Amino acid sequence: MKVLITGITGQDGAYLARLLIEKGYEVHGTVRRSSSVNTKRIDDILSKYEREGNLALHYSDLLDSASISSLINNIGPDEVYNLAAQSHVAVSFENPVYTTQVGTLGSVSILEAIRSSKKEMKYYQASSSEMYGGGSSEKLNEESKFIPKSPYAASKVFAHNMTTIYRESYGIHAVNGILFNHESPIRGETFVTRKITKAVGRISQGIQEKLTLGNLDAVRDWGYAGDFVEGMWAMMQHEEPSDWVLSTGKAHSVKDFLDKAFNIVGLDWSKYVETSETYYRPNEVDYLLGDYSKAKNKLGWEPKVQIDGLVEMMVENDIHEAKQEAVLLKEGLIEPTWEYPVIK
Ligand code: NAP
Ligand code: F7E
Repeated sequence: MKVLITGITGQDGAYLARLLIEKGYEVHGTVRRSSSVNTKRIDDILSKYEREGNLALHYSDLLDSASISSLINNIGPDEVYNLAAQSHVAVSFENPVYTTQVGTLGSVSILEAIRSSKKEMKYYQASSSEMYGGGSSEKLNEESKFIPKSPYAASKVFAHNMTTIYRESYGIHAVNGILFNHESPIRGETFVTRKITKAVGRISQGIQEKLTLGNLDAVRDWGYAGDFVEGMWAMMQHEEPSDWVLSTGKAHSVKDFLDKAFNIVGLDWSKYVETSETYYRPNEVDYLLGDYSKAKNKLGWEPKVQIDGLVEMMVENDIHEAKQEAVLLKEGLIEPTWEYPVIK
């Protein structure tokens, strides 16, 4: 079985590639050319599996529809997972056109390439809980209404709808995974969970003094990326292509996350955390809580890692990284940065 993963260099791409290699797939992934190499999350599996022919990377960008269709024709994958996106909600307000282009044109380019291919291929669209807009504390499921509140969320609604349209119009096995927030030790460092655990690691090692955040009252349903990629694969194997919610069914605020993370190193977060308008969004999604009953009943999927295990795993990793950074600082090999990361 061959698979093509767009966005293999991202958090989910890295977890999914590992899972599918373990399952015996020949994994192909797309990478964007950049001035510095950005395959950090998959370097270990690359060095192990590229030579054996189980993992191959190809330059592509979702905005380059020609590269997408030639990859699909040349590789002939059995399954395509479209994980690539400008996935940062706050950044989507600053780069709305680009975020929309990637989120919308990318999915249609892939769906069109699949439609015109002679080979049957399954398609996975990375839909998001952001599409709901989070205006109330109700548990959201596959039937809940989408009220997008950001360019990111609106682009995801478009791709979600196109996936359904291609499923219904052409009988393509096209699946929407509506995933609630999922995190890990390789989560991007500008998402709130990782920004917090990175700060906890660095503060505990004396190389960071404070942490500046935005809305501390926002509530999310945070799960573990390793569990969620198993759910993605399970959806694709189900005989009927459909929409599926993956979540943990538990809601926590940013403050709760701070409490849990700082408690691990015995510190009181309120002594270190400041808030700044910089990190507030023009339109906020206040509350997101998911109901994963359909995935549980029909796929047998359940999250194994709960919030405490997740926070612990992330903090442990970031203490380890901070210790390595502290050694380099002591040896004068890098310059101190008192707050991290410095960019939104
Ligand atoms: P991520 O870490 O931000 O990774 C995004 C990936 O997309 C990276 O590989 C990135 O490449 C690639 N990419 C960005 N723009 C691209 C373009 N124009 N052409 C080709 N590739 C491009 O995101 P993630 O957390 O793994 O999430 C995976 C997918 O699930 C995304 O579509 C995201 O919107 C969606 N999602 C995520 C969550 C979550 O909580 N993590 C929840 C629901 C849905 P570079 O490495 O070069 O930047
Ligand atoms: O924000 C608040 C912020 O950026 C979570 C993406 O993977 O999940 C992710 O989107 C909450 C928001 O994730 C800071 O205002 C406070 O209410 O970690 P986040 P997100 O926006 O929920 C969904 C499901 C996706 O699909 C997306 O791709 O935390 N918050 N202070 C902050 N957020 C950030 N980033 N930085 C802060 O300083």
